Formats: sequence, structure tokens, C-alpha cells
Amino acid sequence: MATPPLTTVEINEALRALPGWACERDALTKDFKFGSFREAMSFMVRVSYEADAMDHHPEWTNIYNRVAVRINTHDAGSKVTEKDVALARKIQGLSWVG
Ligand code: H2B
Repeated sequence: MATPPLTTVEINEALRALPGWACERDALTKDFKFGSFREAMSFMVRVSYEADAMDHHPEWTNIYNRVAVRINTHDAGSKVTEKDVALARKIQGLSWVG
């Protein structure tokens, strides 16, 4: 396994620096609420460039001004790894709604 799953302790430690993020069903998750559909789309486009550069991609859904994000690592048995934490940090840094 290239990137091993993190332990619960490691995940909880990472979550301390990721406001609004949780670990649910073996994935890092957060629901973002923007001011408009346009803002939500803008956020998704910005994230898309960073995610692609990292070759690590969020599973996400958009409904109007909301973006629900879920991240885990498929080749680690669909568990949370340090790659997911790195992407969550990047996404958090790109968000302007907390
Ligand atoms: N993104 C996420 N979130 N998890 C993965 O396991 C994953 C990915 N795998 N993006 C990548 C692409 C893999 O398919 C390629 C081949 O590296």
C-alpha cells in the first residue's frame, strides 16, 4: 500500500487545524455555504486546479450555493491518508467562507 491509512489519533490531530472538517465514514468531509451559485462554482474551479496538480481529487456535490466535500484514498482501501489531509488543507486555504 503506497500511502498507509492514518490512525484515528492522527486523523483527530489533523482535524484540530481544519475548522469545520470531520471524519465521517472513512472520509474527511466539510459542507461549505457560499453567497451564491457563482461563488460556489468559482471555489470549485479554484480547487480543481490545485487538486489536479496534487493528483488527488475531492468527491463532491454542489447544490446552488453549497458544496459538500468528501475525501479519501482509494488505493488505501478508501481510508483517510496524509494525502487527504493535504488536500483538505489546500481546500480550506482556498475557502473564503470559513
Ligand atoms: N483522489 C482521491 N481523493 N483519492 C484517490 O485515491 C485518488 C484520487 N486516486 N485521485 C488517484 C486520483 C488515482 O486514481 C491516480 C491514478 O493517481
